[in-house]
Amino acid sequence: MRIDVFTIFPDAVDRFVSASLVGKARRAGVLDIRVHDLRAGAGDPHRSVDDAPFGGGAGMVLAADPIFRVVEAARPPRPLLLLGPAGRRFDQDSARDLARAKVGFSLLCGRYEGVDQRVADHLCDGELSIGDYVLAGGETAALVVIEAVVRLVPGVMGNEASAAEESFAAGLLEYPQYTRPASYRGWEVPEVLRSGDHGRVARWRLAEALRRTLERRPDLIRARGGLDPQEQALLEEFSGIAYPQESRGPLPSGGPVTDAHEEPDAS
Ligand code: JCQ
Repeated sequence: MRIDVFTIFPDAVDRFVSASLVGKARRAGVLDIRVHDLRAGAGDPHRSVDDAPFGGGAGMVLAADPIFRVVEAARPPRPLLLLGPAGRRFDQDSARDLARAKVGFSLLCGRYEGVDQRVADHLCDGELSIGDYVLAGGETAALVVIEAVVRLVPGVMGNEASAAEESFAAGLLEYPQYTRPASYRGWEVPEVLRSGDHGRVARWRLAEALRRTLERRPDLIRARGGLDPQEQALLEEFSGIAYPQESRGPLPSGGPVTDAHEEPDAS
């Protein structure tokens, strides 16, 4: 898979990519990551890539021409996605979609107070946001996207077993993990994990994943259509939690209906 990144900080992006799990996949030949310096497209001796905004206002805007030049010379894999707070929200589903794209994809890191709109309109295929906050630049967002996607690509180290486990508990938070020692400062590892009963361990883990998700991310429980009867029984077996039965459908009690993560009602 090929991933092209366009940035004014190519060295920083390249260094992080090389040092991470992504770098391993790259050296193994599974990944072809190409980082391009937008300054290579500048036309003046000072290699400027930004200019004052038409209409006035503070700050500088990344100009169209250096970006068009560098992108067109690279002929990058598409989609080419602009990273910025105005983009479509990047999530695990987006990561899966990009991981399936066999040719790969490309990321353009926005900067300063913005990017000339003609870049989004006539060069990019879409816009991506990693969350509702403003960064100084899209570089860290690009690293987030790359890492989330690359770990799903077949052949990237360690992703075979984990991928199977993820589908097992799809849409749930992780169950708690422990390692040695069994007793640490008086805090004990749950007995079930040392019982050797693999069936009971598996049921406990699913129950814990359900319990934590109900408590912390009720929106995720709703998104997967609530709990089926088997899951409700599991929850009661291990945590003694009675799953709330409500007329409006599967929602946990306790947490507010409008959670911080909740989508607004489509009414
Ligand atoms: C990415 N969530 C936030 C900042 C403008 C495209 O133009 C801009 C890009 C940035 C950098 O990216 C972010 C971001 N996902 O701030 C301003």
